[in-house]
Amino acid sequence: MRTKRIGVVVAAVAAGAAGVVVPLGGGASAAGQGVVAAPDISVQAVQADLNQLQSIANSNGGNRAHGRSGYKASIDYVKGKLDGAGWTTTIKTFSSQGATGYNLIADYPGGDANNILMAGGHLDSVPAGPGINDNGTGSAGLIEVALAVSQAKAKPTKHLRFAWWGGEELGLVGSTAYVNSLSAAEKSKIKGYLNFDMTGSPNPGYFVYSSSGQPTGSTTLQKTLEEYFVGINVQTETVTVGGRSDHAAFARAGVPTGGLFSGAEDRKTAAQARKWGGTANTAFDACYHKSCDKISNVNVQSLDRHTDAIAYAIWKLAGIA
Ligand code: DPN
Ligand code: ZN
Repeated sequence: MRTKRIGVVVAAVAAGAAGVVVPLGGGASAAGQGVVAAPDISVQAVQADLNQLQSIANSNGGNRAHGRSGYKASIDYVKGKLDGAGWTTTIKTFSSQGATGYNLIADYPGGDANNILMAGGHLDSVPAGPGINDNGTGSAGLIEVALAVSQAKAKPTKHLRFAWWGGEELGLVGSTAYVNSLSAAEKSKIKGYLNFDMTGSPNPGYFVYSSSGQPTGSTTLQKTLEEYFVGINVQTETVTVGGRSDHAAFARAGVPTGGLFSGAEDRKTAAQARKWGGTANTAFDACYHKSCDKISNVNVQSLDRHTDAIAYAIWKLAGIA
């Protein structure tokens, strides 16, 4: 969704800070106390999902937008990957601008039903293009993290629920419809919502949603995401996303929120280029909401790091031992 420009605040996340939890690669044993052994998610698997979303757009008029055939095909693709992989999926419909919209909700069986951790991102593109960075990247990362949870036969303490939202580009329509469909009791069981909208920007930044920049911004969620990047020696900045993505629907319902973002139409500053590489005075994503937001519009290193950060946060926050 495009509205106000975002405000970027520099956070002092010192690399190598004391007491930091260091992420381990797949197969490493969690010998040390407090060490979380989240797996290393294969970026090739995430890229394979993006290739599928690109080919869905190619065979459906070049986009995956609300009300268009490419959107429903995207939902069916994600559902197909999770069904039979240990997740319970439900398609929830809503109506907007005279067309049916679809959210995909996926529950991982088990965990405390009164203590739910949610993670999500929007699956719809704008009509102008295939929406591979916005938001194939967050969507594909969530698919592969969900599959990693079931492959690990994880037994999280919390109940895990992932969501792929429709109608975000029309104004957070799908996520808002979902939140509004919940009773007060159901809303209060959701103890946190993590949002992943744009994680592979071609000139990437590493932004963590600011806990103070959102009515229900959570310091726990912010710090957990930051911890991952400290562990890989990548500096982050906090960002105030405001009402520009689906976490806002959860914030309005009082649910603690957090998330990651690699940047959209704003330009990378010289200082940001020094710390992250890339090109100063150029947009983080020059193809934002354009027809060129296709496979070639993804920075694979950013996609890889952000996806591993999702896994790290899910493992740690859901209590996967
Ligand atoms: N909400 C994004 C879009 O779908 O257009 C853009 C965005 C994502 C902006 C995250 C800020 C933060
Ligand atoms: Zn988006």
